Amino acid sequence: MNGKPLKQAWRWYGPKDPVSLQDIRQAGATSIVSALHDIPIGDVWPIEAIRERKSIIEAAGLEWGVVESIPIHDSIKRQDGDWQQYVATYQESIRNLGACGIPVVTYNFMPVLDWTRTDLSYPMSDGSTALRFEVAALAAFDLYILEREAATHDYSEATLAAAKQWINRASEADKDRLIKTVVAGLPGADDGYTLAEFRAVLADYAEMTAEKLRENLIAFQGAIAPVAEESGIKLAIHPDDPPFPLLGLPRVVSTAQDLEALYTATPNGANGLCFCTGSFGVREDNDLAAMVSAFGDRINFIHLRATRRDGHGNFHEADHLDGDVDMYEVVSALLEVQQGREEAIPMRPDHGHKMLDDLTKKTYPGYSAIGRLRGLAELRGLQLGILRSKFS
Ligand code: DNO
Repeated sequence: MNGKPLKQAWRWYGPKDPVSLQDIRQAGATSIVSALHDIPIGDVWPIEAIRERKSIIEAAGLEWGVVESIPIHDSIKRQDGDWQQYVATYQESIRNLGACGIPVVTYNFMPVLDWTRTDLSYPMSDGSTALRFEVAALAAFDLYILEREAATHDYSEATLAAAKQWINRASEADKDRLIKTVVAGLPGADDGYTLAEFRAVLADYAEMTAEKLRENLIAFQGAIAPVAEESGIKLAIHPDDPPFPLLGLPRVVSTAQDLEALYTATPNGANGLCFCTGSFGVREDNDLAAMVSAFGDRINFIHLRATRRDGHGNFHEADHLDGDVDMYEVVSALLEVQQGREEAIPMRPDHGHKMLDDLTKKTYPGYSAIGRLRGLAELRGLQLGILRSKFS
């Protein structure tokens, strides 16, 4: 008998996504990862809207397997203003999703910004393009565009010099592009900001420490995990991307120690993890296969993607099997976890290069059709090989 495979899923941004449900079926995925992006952050997701999205997905012969994401209002992250009210609406959305039979809900707890890159079309030698994070560009943004007061203390001498060089060489168009890339919001991220709004929201976090943010996250998880459990929902917190503090904002879901603190505080079985290899994998000190083994019973959703570090703090998104992440080891460890589960754990190919026809199309950065199709196909083959050789 063959071993049990992971479930092949695919992120779909809804009816406006240029990649259609039919395209997704042709890519070989069977399960959809989606969210109601039009609902303002902090509002309840109504049952009717959830049902409508579900029926569109099912009419295409697919299932809605994962919500990614219900964004968390910044008041909850800071525990100020109407935060308790926002926790109550979050609980309500979870109940509604449970009533509609959606099994997994993803979220993240990064203050202000969701995932961050500085370049959305970094050229690869084969002519495809990738997403990249360059420390000097981020520091240039922080020091010379945002002009954040404390910024000079946050970077090494070498980065300060590189940032100066970056800004001196940059054209107005380069600067505009950088602003847009950092603050205007990447897809699936919370709404974007203008520069002025961004400064204001950063100021609201001026007193925030990692300890306080962790406490606030623990309070939030303590409030939603029991509701999720009652509603038949598994939660999946997404790690910080990239997994270190940015622009003076702390981040507390970056390492195994971070995860340990969360699961010790809220052991409830619904309090789970989205294991994102692309996010955790940016840190050399994260041993991904060991993390899978340590937190296996928490893994409710998986993002598979590989980044390539350049040794200077920068990284780009490599082909799925070709980055610093040892995908063979990680997928082997994930399949080990899967063998002990009844239900298939959903995994999706996270991001992909723009390649072939993607290059002439407008797609969400990272969410091209063909680049992800390549990723999924490679991962599917890897999974088959591992299942046959190790688990049959
Ligand atoms: C980026 C995504 C993230 C993720 C959220 C989860 O491509 O992985 O935007 O959806 O952080 O809340």
